[in-house]
Amino acid sequence: MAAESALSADAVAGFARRLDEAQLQAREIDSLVQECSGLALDDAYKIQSALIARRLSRGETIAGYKMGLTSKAKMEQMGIRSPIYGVLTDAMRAAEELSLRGKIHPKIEPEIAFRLGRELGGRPSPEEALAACSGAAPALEILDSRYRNFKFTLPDVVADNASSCAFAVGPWRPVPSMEKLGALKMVLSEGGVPAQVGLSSAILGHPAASLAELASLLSSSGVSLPAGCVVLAGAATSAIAVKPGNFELRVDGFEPLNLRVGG
Ligand code: OOG
Ligand code: MG
Repeated sequence: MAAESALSADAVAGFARRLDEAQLQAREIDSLVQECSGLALDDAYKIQSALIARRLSRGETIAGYKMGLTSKAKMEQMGIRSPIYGVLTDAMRAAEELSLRGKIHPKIEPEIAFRLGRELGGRPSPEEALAACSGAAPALEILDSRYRNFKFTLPDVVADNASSCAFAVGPWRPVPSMEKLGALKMVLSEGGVPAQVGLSSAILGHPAASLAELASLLSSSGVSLPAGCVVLAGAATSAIAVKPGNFELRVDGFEPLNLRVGG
């Protein structure tokens, strides 16, 4: 699958435009790999960067990063066995309410978020990564693949910024110990009824391992995580379709996170 030849700058820009317009127009598109069967992972991350550059040129700012496909449940749900990352912008941040207007086929999933208290670069251990954090919080990620029927290959989903759409985080609290953070029960409820139940250990063995993995992946491109940025460590369970209603995430030791979803 990996291609020898890199994509031209024009091709990277063209694919980024296609994905960006699909999101802006809430329209599904065909998989890029269907057209470009040898799309390499490096080129897919280049498309992702070009896609983010388009959002930044419209005035959005980078809020942080997300890890994806870090749990077995997600890997099995999407049929891809390799963790990936994407970029979160301030425009994706949902406070208490989120509108489904302009979304294609959104899903919601339970996560743990970190806030960096200082810059984190290089290839840290999970303990070192956690020591760089100034807070942790329950988080809900809303995904919305730009691909038809939410179906994609690894390079496709990387190019599409890891299906990022929106995220809600909080309330923040001081970072729990490694031991506690690695064994938290996470319950996502819809309309007061539990819909997904998972454990923080499902996230790459430990959410801090996911944060450390993100730092390592970024360091290969010479990027470090800046102080203040938010990191979503990845979903602990598979994602569920999101419809208008009230969603709540309860994580042991944290205040619950509530999100009202409107049509
Ligand atoms: C890809 C993004 C996966 C996670 O937390 O595992 C992800 C997808 O499932 O569309 O965000
Ligand atoms: Mg996610």
